[in-house]
Amino acid sequence: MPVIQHLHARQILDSRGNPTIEVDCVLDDGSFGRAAVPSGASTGSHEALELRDGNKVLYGGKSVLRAIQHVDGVIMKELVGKGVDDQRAVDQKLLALDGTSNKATLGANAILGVSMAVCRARAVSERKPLWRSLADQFGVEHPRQIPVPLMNVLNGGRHADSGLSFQECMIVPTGFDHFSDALRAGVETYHALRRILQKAGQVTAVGDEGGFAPRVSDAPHAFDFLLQAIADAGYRDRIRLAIDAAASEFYKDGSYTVDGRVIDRHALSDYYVDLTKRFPLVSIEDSHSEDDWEGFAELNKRTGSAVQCVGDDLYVTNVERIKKGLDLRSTDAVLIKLNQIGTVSETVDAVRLAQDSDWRAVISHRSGETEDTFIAHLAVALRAGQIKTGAPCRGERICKYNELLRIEEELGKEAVYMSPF
Ligand code: 2PG
Ligand code: MG
Repeated sequence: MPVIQHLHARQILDSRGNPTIEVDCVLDDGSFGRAAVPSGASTGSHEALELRDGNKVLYGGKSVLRAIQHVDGVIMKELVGKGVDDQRAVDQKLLALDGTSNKATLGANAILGVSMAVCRARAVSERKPLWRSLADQFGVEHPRQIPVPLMNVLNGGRHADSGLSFQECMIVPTGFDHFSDALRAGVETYHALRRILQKAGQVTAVGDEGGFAPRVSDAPHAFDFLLQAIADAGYRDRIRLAIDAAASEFYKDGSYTVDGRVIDRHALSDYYVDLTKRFPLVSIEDSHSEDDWEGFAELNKRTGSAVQCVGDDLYVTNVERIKKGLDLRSTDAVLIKLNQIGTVSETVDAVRLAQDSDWRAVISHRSGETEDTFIAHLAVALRAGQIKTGAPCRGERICKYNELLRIEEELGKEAVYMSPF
Protein backbone atom coordinates (compact mmCIF):
# COMPACT_ATOMS: atom_id res chain seq x y z
CA MET A 1 0.00 0.00 0.00
CA PRO A 2 1.37 3.42 -0.90
CA VAL A 3 2.42 5.99 1.68
CA ILE A 4 1.99 9.76 1.85
CA GLN A 5 4.86 11.54 0.16
CA HIS A 6 3.77 15.14 0.25
CA LEU A 7 1.00 17.45 1.47
CA HIS A 8 0.43 20.99 0.34
CA ALA A 9 -2.27 23.45 1.38
CA ARG A 10 -3.30 26.67 -0.34
CA GLN A 11 -5.77 29.44 0.24
CA ILE A 12 -8.63 29.50 -2.27
CA LEU A 13 -12.05 31.21 -2.23
CA ASP A 14 -15.43 29.83 -1.34
CA SER A 15 -18.74 30.75 -3.00
CA ARG A 16 -19.12 33.86 -0.85
CA GLY A 17 -15.66 35.08 -1.81
CA ASN A 18 -14.20 34.18 1.57
CA PRO A 19 -10.88 32.38 1.88
CA THR A 20 -10.89 28.66 2.57
CA ILE A 21 -8.36 25.87 2.54
CA GLU A 22 -7.57 23.41 -0.24
CA VAL A 23 -5.20 20.49 0.33
CA ASP A 24 -3.21 18.44 -2.17
CA CYS A 25 -1.98 14.98 -1.19
CA VAL A 26 0.62 13.05 -3.19
CA LEU A 27 1.37 9.38 -2.54
CA ASP A 28 4.67 7.67 -3.28
CA ASP A 29 3.07 5.76 -6.18
CA GLY A 30 2.29 9.11 -7.83
CA SER A 31 -1.41 9.16 -6.93
CA PHE A 32 -2.78 12.62 -6.31
CA GLY A 33 -5.80 13.77 -4.30
CA ARG A 34 -7.21 17.25 -3.77
CA ALA A 35 -9.97 18.48 -1.47
CA ALA A 36 -11.47 21.84 -0.46
CA VAL A 37 -13.21 22.68 2.80
CA PRO A 38 -16.59 24.49 2.94
CA SER A 39 -17.76 27.06 5.51
CA GLY A 40 -21.10 27.84 7.19
CA ALA A 41 -22.90 31.10 7.98
CA SER A 42 -25.44 29.81 10.49
CA THR A 43 -22.85 27.80 12.36
CA GLY A 44 -23.73 25.86 15.49
CA SER A 45 -21.83 26.98 18.58
CA HIS A 46 -20.82 23.36 19.29
CA GLU A 47 -19.06 22.90 15.93
CA ALA A 48 -15.35 22.10 15.69
CA LEU A 49 -13.21 25.20 15.36
CA GLU A 50 -12.69 26.77 11.95
CA LEU A 51 -9.31 28.46 12.26
CA ARG A 52 -9.15 31.96 10.77
CA ASP A 53 -6.29 34.40 11.18
CA GLY A 54 -8.30 37.29 12.59
CA ASN A 55 -5.82 39.69 11.03
CA LYS A 56 -8.08 42.49 9.82
CA VAL A 57 -5.74 43.48 6.99
CA LEU A 58 -6.30 40.28 5.04
CA TYR A 59 -9.83 39.48 3.89
CA GLY A 60 -11.22 41.32 6.91
CA GLY A 61 -9.69 38.75 9.26
CA LYS A 62 -10.98 35.71 7.37
CA SER A 63 -7.71 34.49 5.87
CA VAL A 64 -6.69 30.90 6.73
CA LEU A 65 -2.91 31.16 6.48
CA ARG A 66 -2.25 29.70 9.92
CA ALA A 67 -4.32 26.62 9.08
CA ILE A 68 -2.29 26.30 5.90
CA GLN A 69 0.97 26.52 7.82
CA HIS A 70 -0.24 23.70 10.05
CA VAL A 71 -0.81 21.44 7.04
CA ASP A 72 2.49 22.30 5.39
CA GLY A 73 4.34 22.08 8.73
CA VAL A 74 3.42 19.81 11.64
CA ILE A 75 0.78 17.76 9.84
CA MET A 76 3.01 16.95 6.88
CA LYS A 77 5.86 16.07 9.23
CA GLU A 78 3.59 13.67 11.09
CA LEU A 79 2.02 12.01 8.05
CA VAL A 80 4.83 11.71 5.52
CA GLY A 81 5.78 8.06 5.12
CA LYS A 82 2.49 6.85 6.68
CA GLY A 83 0.25 4.42 4.80
CA VAL A 84 -3.21 5.36 3.55
CA ASP A 85 -4.80 1.91 3.75
CA ASP A 86 -6.61 2.80 6.99
CA GLN A 87 -8.37 6.18 7.00
CA ARG A 88 -9.26 5.83 10.65
CA ALA A 89 -5.58 5.51 11.54
CA VAL A 90 -4.73 8.62 9.50
CA ASP A 91 -7.53 10.57 11.20
CA GLN A 92 -6.45 9.32 14.63
CA LYS A 93 -2.98 10.71 14.01
CA LEU A 94 -4.50 14.08 13.15
CA LEU A 95 -6.63 14.03 16.30
CA ALA A 96 -3.67 13.12 18.50
CA LEU A 97 -1.55 15.84 16.95
CA ASP A 98 -4.26 18.41 17.64
CA GLY A 99 -4.97 17.19 21.16
CA THR A 100 -8.17 19.20 21.79
CA SER A 101 -11.81 18.12 21.68
CA ASN A 102 -12.81 20.80 19.14
CA LYS A 103 -9.67 20.81 16.96
CA ALA A 104 -8.70 24.25 18.20
CA THR A 105 -4.94 23.75 17.89
CA LEU A 106 -4.64 22.92 14.20
CA GLY A 107 -8.10 24.02 13.07
CA ALA A 108 -10.86 21.69 11.87
CA ASN A 109 -10.46 23.23 8.41
CA ALA A 110 -6.79 22.18 8.24
CA ILE A 111 -7.53 18.69 9.59
CA LEU A 112 -10.55 18.06 7.35
CA GLY A 113 -8.75 19.23 4.22
CA VAL A 114 -6.05 16.63 4.87
CA SER A 115 -8.50 13.88 5.81
CA MET A 116 -10.49 14.34 2.59
CA ALA A 117 -7.44 14.76 0.35
CA VAL A 118 -6.00 11.48 1.68
CA CYS A 119 -9.29 9.71 0.81
CA ARG A 120 -9.12 11.10 -2.69
CA ALA A 121 -5.48 10.07 -3.20
CA ARG A 122 -6.21 6.55 -1.95
CA ALA A 123 -9.15 6.22 -4.36
CA VAL A 124 -6.86 7.23 -7.23
CA SER A 125 -4.26 4.73 -6.11
CA GLU A 126 -6.92 2.00 -5.92
CA ARG A 127 -8.23 3.05 -9.34
CA LYS A 128 -11.72 3.30 -7.92
CA PRO A 129 -14.25 6.11 -7.99
CA LEU A 130 -14.26 7.92 -4.65
CA TRP A 131 -17.69 6.64 -3.65
CA ARG A 132 -16.60 3.05 -4.09
CA SER A 133 -13.30 3.55 -2.36
CA LEU A 134 -15.05 5.16 0.63
CA ALA A 135 -17.65 2.38 0.78
CA ASP A 136 -14.93 -0.30 0.74
CA GLN A 137 -12.82 1.58 3.27
CA PHE A 138 -15.69 1.77 5.73
CA GLY A 139 -17.19 -1.65 5.00
CA VAL A 140 -20.43 -0.56 3.32
CA GLU A 141 -21.92 -3.22 1.07
CA HIS A 142 -23.87 -2.45 -2.12
CA PRO A 143 -23.42 1.30 -2.34
CA ARG A 144 -25.79 1.96 -5.20
CA GLN A 145 -28.44 4.25 -3.79
CA ILE A 146 -28.41 7.76 -5.22
CA PRO A 147 -29.69 10.18 -2.56
CA VAL A 148 -32.97 12.08 -2.74
CA PRO A 149 -32.09 15.76 -3.11
CA LEU A 150 -33.52 18.33 -0.71
CA MET A 151 -33.33 21.38 -2.97
CA ASN A 152 -33.33 24.75 -1.27
CA VAL A 153 -35.25 26.92 -3.71
CA LEU A 154 -36.35 29.74 -1.37
CA ASN A 155 -33.64 31.26 0.84
CA GLY A 156 -34.32 33.21 4.02
CA GLY A 157 -32.82 33.65 7.48
CA ARG A 158 -29.09 34.33 7.44
CA HIS A 159 -28.78 33.30 3.79
CA ALA A 160 -30.86 36.08 2.18
CA ASP A 161 -32.70 39.31 2.92
CA SER A 162 -36.11 37.91 2.06
CA GLY A 163 -37.91 38.67 5.31
CA LEU A 164 -38.58 34.94 5.78
CA SER A 165 -37.65 33.65 9.26
CA PHE A 166 -36.96 30.11 8.08
CA GLN A 167 -33.55 29.81 6.46
CA GLU A 168 -34.44 27.26 3.77
CA CYS A 169 -37.60 26.15 1.98
CA MET A 170 -36.83 23.03 -0.01
CA ILE A 171 -38.53 20.91 -2.64
CA VAL A 172 -38.11 17.14 -2.37
CA PRO A 173 -38.75 15.05 -5.51
CA THR A 174 -40.08 11.85 -4.02
CA GLY A 175 -42.25 10.23 -6.69
CA PHE A 176 -39.59 9.11 -9.16
CA ASP A 177 -37.74 5.91 -10.06
CA HIS A 178 -34.45 7.49 -11.11
CA PHE A 179 -32.31 10.25 -9.68
CA SER A 180 -31.95 11.96 -13.05
CA ASP A 181 -35.74 12.21 -13.42
CA ALA A 182 -36.11 13.49 -9.88
CA LEU A 183 -33.43 16.11 -10.47
CA ARG A 184 -35.06 17.18 -13.75
CA ALA A 185 -38.42 17.58 -12.03
CA GLY A 186 -36.73 19.69 -9.34
CA VAL A 187 -35.10 21.86 -11.98
CA GLU A 188 -38.33 22.31 -13.93
CA THR A 189 -40.08 23.31 -10.72
CA TYR A 190 -37.30 25.78 -9.93
CA HIS A 191 -37.75 27.36 -13.35
CA ALA A 192 -41.53 27.46 -12.90
CA LEU A 193 -40.95 29.19 -9.58
CA ARG A 194 -38.88 31.87 -11.26
CA ARG A 195 -41.70 32.59 -13.73
CA ILE A 196 -44.28 32.73 -10.93
CA LEU A 197 -42.17 35.11 -8.87
CA GLN A 198 -41.56 37.32 -11.89
CA LYS A 199 -45.28 37.48 -12.56
CA ALA A 200 -45.90 38.40 -8.95
CA GLY A 201 -43.51 41.33 -9.33
CA GLN A 202 -40.91 39.74 -7.05
CA VAL A 203 -37.16 39.91 -7.51
CA THR A 204 -35.58 36.71 -8.77
CA ALA A 205 -32.03 37.34 -7.60
CA VAL A 206 -30.71 34.33 -5.69
CA GLY A 207 -29.38 33.82 -2.16
CA ASP A 208 -26.25 32.05 -0.95
CA GLU A 209 -27.50 28.57 -1.84
CA GLY A 210 -28.99 29.46 -5.22
CA GLY A 211 -32.59 29.72 -4.07
CA PHE A 212 -34.73 32.79 -4.76
CA ALA A 213 -35.22 35.34 -2.04
CA PRO A 214 -38.61 36.98 -2.66
CA ARG A 215 -40.13 39.33 -0.10
CA VAL A 216 -42.55 37.06 1.72
CA SER A 217 -44.45 37.69 4.91
CA ASP A 218 -44.36 34.21 6.41
CA ALA A 219 -43.87 30.50 5.73
CA PRO A 220 -47.38 29.84 4.32
CA HIS A 221 -46.81 32.65 1.83
CA ALA A 222 -43.53 31.00 0.74
CA PHE A 223 -45.10 27.53 0.60
CA ASP A 224 -47.95 28.84 -1.61
CA PHE A 225 -45.38 29.92 -4.17
CA LEU A 226 -43.73 26.50 -4.01
CA LEU A 227 -46.98 24.57 -4.41
CA GLN A 228 -47.94 26.70 -7.36
CA ALA A 229 -44.56 26.04 -8.98
CA ILE A 230 -44.88 22.28 -8.37
CA ALA A 231 -48.36 22.30 -9.92
CA ASP A 232 -47.27 24.42 -12.90
CA ALA A 233 -44.38 22.05 -13.58
CA GLY A 234 -46.84 19.14 -13.47
CA TYR A 235 -45.52 17.36 -10.37
CA ARG A 236 -48.32 17.67 -7.84
CA ASP A 237 -48.03 14.80 -5.29
CA ARG A 238 -44.60 13.84 -6.64
CA ILE A 239 -42.65 16.69 -5.08
CA ARG A 240 -42.95 17.49 -1.39
CA LEU A 241 -41.66 20.25 0.87
CA ALA A 242 -38.98 20.46 3.54
CA ILE A 243 -37.62 23.29 5.67
CA ASP A 244 -34.53 24.17 7.62
CA ALA A 245 -35.86 26.64 10.14
CA ALA A 246 -32.34 27.19 11.57
CA ALA A 247 -34.17 28.30 14.69
CA SER A 248 -31.03 29.20 16.68
CA GLU A 249 -30.95 32.29 14.48
CA PHE A 250 -34.35 33.58 15.65
CA TYR A 251 -34.07 32.46 19.27
CA LYS A 252 -33.24 34.78 22.14
CA ASP A 253 -33.67 34.48 25.90
CA GLY A 254 -36.20 31.66 25.79
CA SER A 255 -38.33 33.09 22.97
CA TYR A 256 -38.56 32.62 19.24
CA THR A 257 -39.28 35.55 16.93
CA VAL A 258 -40.76 33.87 13.91
CA ASP A 259 -42.77 35.31 11.04
CA GLY A 260 -43.48 38.46 13.02
CA ARG A 261 -44.55 36.81 16.30
CA VAL A 262 -42.66 36.26 19.56
CA ILE A 263 -43.54 32.79 20.89
CA ASP A 264 -42.27 30.07 23.23
CA ARG A 265 -41.07 26.58 22.30
CA HIS A 266 -44.55 25.05 22.63
CA ALA A 267 -46.21 27.63 20.42
CA LEU A 268 -43.40 27.13 17.93
CA SER A 269 -44.17 23.40 17.84
CA ASP A 270 -47.85 24.27 17.32
CA TYR A 271 -46.83 26.41 14.37
CA TYR A 272 -44.92 23.54 12.74
CA VAL A 273 -47.70 21.04 13.38
CA ASP A 274 -50.17 23.42 11.76
CA LEU A 275 -47.90 23.76 8.73
CA THR A 276 -47.63 19.98 8.36
CA LYS A 277 -51.44 19.80 8.30
CA ARG A 278 -51.81 22.47 5.65
CA PHE A 279 -48.86 21.63 3.40
CA PRO A 280 -47.05 18.48 2.17
CA LEU A 281 -44.18 19.18 4.55
CA VAL A 282 -42.16 16.00 5.09
CA SER A 283 -38.99 17.20 6.84
CA ILE A 284 -38.24 19.89 9.43
CA GLU A 285 -34.61 20.69 10.29
CA ASP A 286 -33.49 22.65 13.35
CA SER A 287 -37.03 23.33 14.47
CA HIS A 288 -35.75 24.71 17.76
CA SER A 289 -32.59 26.37 19.05
CA GLU A 290 -29.36 24.36 19.32
CA ASP A 291 -29.67 23.62 23.07
CA ASP A 292 -33.46 23.42 23.29
CA TRP A 293 -33.48 19.60 23.52
CA GLU A 294 -36.92 19.69 25.06
CA GLY A 295 -38.41 21.73 22.20
CA PHE A 296 -37.05 19.27 19.65
CA ALA A 297 -38.32 16.24 21.58
CA GLU A 298 -41.78 17.74 21.91
CA LEU A 299 -42.13 18.32 18.18
CA ASN A 300 -40.64 14.92 17.31
CA LYS A 301 -43.21 13.23 19.53
CA ARG A 302 -46.09 15.22 18.10
CA THR A 303 -45.21 14.65 14.45
CA GLY A 304 -44.35 10.95 14.88
CA SER A 305 -43.11 9.10 11.85
CA ALA A 306 -45.18 11.23 9.46
CA VAL A 307 -42.62 14.03 9.45
CA GLN A 308 -38.86 13.69 9.57
CA CYS A 309 -37.31 15.86 12.31
CA VAL A 310 -33.66 16.64 11.60
CA GLY A 311 -31.00 17.97 13.97
CA ASP A 312 -28.21 20.08 12.51
CA ASP A 313 -26.91 22.77 14.92
CA LEU A 314 -28.31 20.49 17.62
CA TYR A 315 -25.88 17.64 16.90
CA VAL A 316 -23.11 19.25 14.83
CA THR A 317 -22.24 15.77 13.44
CA ASN A 318 -20.92 14.90 16.89
CA VAL A 319 -21.47 11.34 18.12
CA GLU A 320 -21.75 12.43 21.78
CA ARG A 321 -24.50 14.91 21.01
CA ILE A 322 -26.30 12.41 18.73
CA LYS A 323 -26.23 9.89 21.61
CA LYS A 324 -27.91 12.46 23.84
CA GLY A 325 -30.51 13.03 21.11
CA LEU A 326 -31.14 9.29 20.94
CA ASP A 327 -31.70 9.17 24.70
CA LEU A 328 -34.06 12.12 24.66
CA ARG A 329 -35.70 11.17 21.33
CA SER A 330 -35.07 14.71 20.18
CA THR A 331 -35.38 13.95 16.48
CA ASP A 332 -35.42 10.96 14.13
CA ALA A 333 -32.76 12.19 11.71
CA VAL A 334 -29.42 13.94 11.70
CA LEU A 335 -27.85 16.40 9.29
CA ILE A 336 -24.27 15.50 8.45
CA LYS A 337 -21.59 18.06 7.67
CA LEU A 338 -17.96 17.02 7.43
CA ASN A 339 -16.61 20.34 8.66
CA GLN A 340 -18.77 20.42 11.77
CA ILE A 341 -16.70 17.57 13.19
CA GLY A 342 -13.53 17.74 11.09
CA THR A 343 -12.47 14.27 9.90
CA VAL A 344 -13.93 11.78 7.44
CA SER A 345 -13.94 8.85 9.86
CA GLU A 346 -15.71 10.78 12.63
CA THR A 347 -18.29 11.83 10.03
CA VAL A 348 -18.78 8.19 9.07
CA ASP A 349 -19.20 7.31 12.76
CA ALA A 350 -21.98 9.89 13.08
CA VAL A 351 -23.81 8.46 10.04
CA ARG A 352 -23.35 4.90 11.34
CA LEU A 353 -24.71 5.73 14.76
CA ALA A 354 -27.77 7.30 13.18
CA GLN A 355 -28.36 4.42 10.78
CA ASP A 356 -27.82 1.75 13.45
CA SER A 357 -30.42 3.53 15.57
CA ASP A 358 -32.99 3.59 12.75
CA TRP A 359 -32.53 7.28 12.24
CA ARG A 360 -32.01 8.83 8.87
CA ALA A 361 -28.91 10.75 7.84
CA VAL A 362 -28.92 13.69 5.43
CA ILE A 363 -25.53 14.54 3.95
CA SER A 364 -25.20 18.31 3.63
CA HIS A 365 -23.23 21.09 2.01
CA ARG A 366 -22.47 24.42 3.74
CA SER A 367 -23.76 27.79 2.62
CA GLY A 368 -20.17 28.73 1.76
CA GLU A 369 -19.13 26.02 -0.71
CA THR A 370 -16.50 25.25 -3.32
CA GLU A 371 -16.47 23.16 -6.48
CA ASP A 372 -15.48 20.11 -4.43
CA THR A 373 -17.91 17.20 -4.89
CA PHE A 374 -16.85 15.05 -1.93
CA ILE A 375 -20.32 15.03 -0.34
CA ALA A 376 -21.93 13.55 -3.47
CA HIS A 377 -19.57 10.57 -3.15
CA LEU A 378 -20.03 10.33 0.59
CA ALA A 379 -23.82 10.21 0.29
CA VAL A 380 -23.64 7.29 -2.16
CA ALA A 381 -20.83 5.51 -0.29
CA LEU A 382 -22.74 5.49 3.00
CA ARG A 383 -26.15 4.82 1.46
CA ALA A 384 -27.38 7.90 3.24
CA GLY A 385 -30.48 8.20 1.05
CA GLN A 386 -30.72 12.01 1.23
CA ILE A 387 -28.52 14.94 0.28
CA LYS A 388 -29.01 18.65 0.87
CA THR A 389 -26.98 20.70 -1.55
CA GLY A 390 -28.93 23.78 -2.51
CA ALA A 391 -30.92 24.96 -5.49
CA PRO A 392 -30.13 23.74 -9.00
CA CYS A 393 -28.28 27.01 -9.55
CA ARG A 394 -24.74 28.35 -8.90
CA GLY A 395 -21.75 26.23 -9.84
CA GLU A 396 -20.82 25.21 -6.32
CA ARG A 397 -24.26 23.59 -5.89
CA ILE A 398 -24.65 22.26 -9.44
CA CYS A 399 -21.31 20.43 -9.33
CA LYS A 400 -22.66 18.08 -6.63
CA TYR A 401 -25.77 17.32 -8.68
CA ASN A 402 -23.70 16.77 -11.79
CA GLU A 403 -21.42 14.39 -9.92
CA LEU A 404 -24.46 12.39 -8.80
CA LEU A 405 -25.60 12.19 -12.44
CA ARG A 406 -22.19 10.77 -13.33
CA ILE A 407 -22.33 8.25 -10.49
CA GLU A 408 -25.84 7.21 -11.57
CA GLU A 409 -24.54 6.65 -15.08
CA GLU A 410 -21.56 4.70 -13.76
CA LEU A 411 -23.86 2.43 -11.75
CA GLY A 412 -26.10 1.92 -14.76
CA LYS A 413 -28.95 -0.53 -14.11
CA GLU A 414 -27.70 -1.07 -10.55
CA ALA A 415 -28.51 2.49 -9.51
CA VAL A 416 -31.36 2.76 -7.01
CA TYR A 417 -33.51 5.82 -6.29
CA MET A 418 -35.76 5.38 -3.32
CA SER A 419 -37.62 8.04 -1.38
CA PRO A 420 -37.88 7.60 2.37
CA PHE A 421 -41.00 9.78 2.36
C1 2PG B 1 -27.54 24.65 7.30
C2 2PG B 1 -26.45 25.09 6.39
C3 2PG B 1 -26.47 24.52 5.01
P1 2PG B 1 -24.76 26.92 6.96
O1 2PG B 1 -27.90 25.36 8.25
O2 2PG B 1 -28.04 23.54 7.19
O3 2PG B 1 -27.65 24.73 4.31
O4 2PG B 1 -26.19 26.44 6.42
O5 2PG B 1 -23.73 26.26 6.13
O6 2PG B 1 -24.80 28.43 6.81
O7 2PG B 1 -24.68 26.50 8.39
MG1 MG C 1 -29.23 23.64 9.03
